[in-house]
Amino acid sequence: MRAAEILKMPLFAAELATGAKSFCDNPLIGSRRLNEAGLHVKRITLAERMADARRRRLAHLASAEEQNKYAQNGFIETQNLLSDEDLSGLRREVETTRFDAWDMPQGNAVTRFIPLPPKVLGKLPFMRKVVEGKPFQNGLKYLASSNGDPLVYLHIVMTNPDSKRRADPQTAFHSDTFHSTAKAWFFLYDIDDAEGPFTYIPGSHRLTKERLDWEYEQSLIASNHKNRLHARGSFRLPANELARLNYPEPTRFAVPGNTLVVADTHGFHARAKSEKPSIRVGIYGSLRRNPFLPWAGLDVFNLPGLRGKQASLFVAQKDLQTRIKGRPVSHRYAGRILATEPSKF
Ligand SMILES: O=C(O)CCC(=O)C(=O)O
Repeated sequence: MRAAEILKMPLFAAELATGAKSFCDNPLIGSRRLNEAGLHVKRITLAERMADARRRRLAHLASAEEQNKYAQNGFIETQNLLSDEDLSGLRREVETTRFDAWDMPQGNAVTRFIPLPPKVLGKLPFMRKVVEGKPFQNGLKYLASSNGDPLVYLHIVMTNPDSKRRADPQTAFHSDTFHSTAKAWFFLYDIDDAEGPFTYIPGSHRLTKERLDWEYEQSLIASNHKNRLHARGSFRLPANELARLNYPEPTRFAVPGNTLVVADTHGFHARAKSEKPSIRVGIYGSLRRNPFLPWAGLDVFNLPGLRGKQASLFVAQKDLQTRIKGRPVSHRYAGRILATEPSKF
């Protein structure tokens, strides 16, 4: 172990009580000896128990039917969310507004993130209605088991399977992290099955004996895993291991426009491989907090002045990193553009 790592040991130890997940960056989380003694399995089991307890306190945010759907599948799908008038108003806003946008190229896909802080939503009443509406907000909160303020973007996924670039890493089944965490997509337009729909393995948000055995095995090897994202704690599930975990066929969300999908992305999910160039337009939310908090509320991002601004703060931090490093980091400023303008990256 290097001297710098020894000095940082108190920090690494404190991280065990947080959502820190990287097996290659934290030598305690990645320690084979500690994981043989059950560290990872204990963290993941305790995180599930705490999330269940917080979620019970947030039961008022979901109907009995939604709670059952979540418990069974790990996601809630709502078709025909908006009236025809609200849907066409929203599409008009998206198609005619110029937004500050950040592009994240990953293999042969570019994901465009457009933050939607109060300043932007103030001019877009139809979009604001979706973002502030109960199905979007409450779905994220119930699934994430947190009454926190979600990160919200207008989210454009542009794929080009014909390009010479490597595969998009989101197309491998993965669990975002070791505990419940929620993502939502409100799809504005129909999604064709050949255009890389969001895909989810129903029931994979829960710990089973098979899943815990698999997690234990991964925890012993993850710190040196050749897949960097796996080593950082976002475990990849090879297709040939689905049967071993007793998982059913994945659900592909090739859905009509006007559909909201909220998913617990601790469960295994992927962006299906796109068979043709495609553009997917969605309003996206994400909510993740420290899995070991006993309470569901008390989120600093709910404070006046901060509410709704996490996405803007996130991209500002990416811009700062780009300036400090002198080279672009993951998210690159794409200019003030129309949402579906081709990416220059
Ligand atoms: O865009 C998608 O369909 C899925 C993206 C994904 O896998 C993720 O956000 O973790």
